[in-house]
Amino acid sequence: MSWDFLWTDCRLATFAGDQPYGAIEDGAIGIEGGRITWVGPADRLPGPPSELATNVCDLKGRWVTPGLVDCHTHLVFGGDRSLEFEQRLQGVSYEEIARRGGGINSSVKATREADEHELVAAARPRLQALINEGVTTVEIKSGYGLDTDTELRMLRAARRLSEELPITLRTTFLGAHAFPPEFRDDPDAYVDLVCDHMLPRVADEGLADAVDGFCEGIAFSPDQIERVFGRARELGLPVKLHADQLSDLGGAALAARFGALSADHVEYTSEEGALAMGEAGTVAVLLPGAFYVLRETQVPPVDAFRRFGVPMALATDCNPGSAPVLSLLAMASMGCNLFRLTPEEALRGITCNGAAALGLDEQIGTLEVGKQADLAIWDIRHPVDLCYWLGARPLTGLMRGGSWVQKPPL
Ligand code: DI6
Ligand code: FE
Repeated sequence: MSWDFLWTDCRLATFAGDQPYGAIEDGAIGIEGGRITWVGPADRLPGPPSELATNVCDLKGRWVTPGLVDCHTHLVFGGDRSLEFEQRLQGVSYEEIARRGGGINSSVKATREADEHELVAAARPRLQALINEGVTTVEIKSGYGLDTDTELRMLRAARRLSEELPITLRTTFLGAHAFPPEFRDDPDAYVDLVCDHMLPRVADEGLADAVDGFCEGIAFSPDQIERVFGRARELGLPVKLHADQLSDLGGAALAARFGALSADHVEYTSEEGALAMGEAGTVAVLLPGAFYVLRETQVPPVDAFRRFGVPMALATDCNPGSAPVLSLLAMASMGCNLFRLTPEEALRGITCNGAAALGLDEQIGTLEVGKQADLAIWDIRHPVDLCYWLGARPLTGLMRGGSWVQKPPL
C-alpha cells in the first residue's frame, strides 16, 4: 500500500458523522490520487505510517477542515464603486442609487469597456485573497455585462482564472441581474434576449454550470424569472435565485418550484417559502456581508430553516456594490453574530452546505473517503475559533486535489 500522503497527529473537523463538527481528535488522513483514501482515529490506521505513505506529515496537533467553499460571488467585474459607498454613508439608499442609474449599471458600463484580459487581471487579486484564507472552491457569476458579448466574456474570464489559480470554479450565468439602460423602456424585450439568445449561447459554449436571477422590485418580477428558469431547465442547466433580499416577492418558493440548488439572501423569506425550500432540498445561502453593508435589519428566518431542514450556507457575495467582501471567515463570524447561527452551522455553511449549494456535495465539503483532497490546516485551539476571531488569519496549510497550495511549516 502506498498513499501519496499520510497526515498524522491532527484533529479533524470532518463535518461527517454524528459528533459536533464531525470531530475526530488524534486523527489521521490518507491521500492518494488527489482524493481522501483514509480518514479516522490514528489508532485504527491499517499499519505503521512509514509503510502506508510516501510522505508522512506530523501536523503536531493542528486542526484540519475541508477546504472552504464560497458558493456565491460576483468577483469578476470592471471598475470600482467606492464613490457610491461614500454616497450611501451620506444617507442615499442602495435602491435610490440604482434608480439614479448607478449601482449595478455603473459596474455594467465599466465591465462592457473591459476586455477579457483586463477582467481577469482585476479579478485575480480578489480570488487570490479568498484562496489565501483557505478557500478551495468558488462560484463566480456573470451579470455585469447584460449584453450577449459581455456576459460571455465575463464567464470566459472566470474560467480563465481557474486555469491560472489553484481553485475549483463553478460559473453561473446571471443575465437576469438588472435591466440594461438600452432596455429600460421595454424590460420584457430584455427577458426575450436572455432567453432566446444569451442562454442558448451560454449553454452551447458550456460556459455556465448554473443560471441565476435577481427577483426583486428593483430587478426582475417573479413572472420574468419563471421565463428565464423555464428556458434554463429546457437547456439542462440547474437554477438558483437572488430571492427575498429587500422584500418578499415569494422568490424562495419560486426557486423551490424549479428545484433550485439554492435561494440566496432570503432575509424576507416567509414560513411558506422556507417550507417549500425544505421540501425541494433547496439550500438557503445567507449573505451577511450584504446585510451588514446595506445596514439591513430584517434577518433571515434561521429558525424556520432549521425547523424545515433547510441546509444553510454562507458566502461572501463578493461584489462592488452591496458586498465588497474578501473574507469568508468574516462571513462565518457575521453569520453567528448577526444571524445567530451556531459556530458549527456557520462552519458547515462554508464547507459542506456551500458545496451542496453548488451541487458538489458528492465531491467536496467534508472529510470523507472518496472526496477530493481539499484540505485546510489551521493554527487554532478549536474549530469555534474560526468564527470567534475576526481577522485572525489562522490558515497554516492548504491542499487542493492532493497538491499543496500552501505547505505548512512541518
Ligand atoms: N444582489 C446583490 O447583493 C448583488 N446583486 C444582487 O442581485 C449586488 C450587486 C451590485 O450591487 O453590484
Ligand atoms: Fe449576489
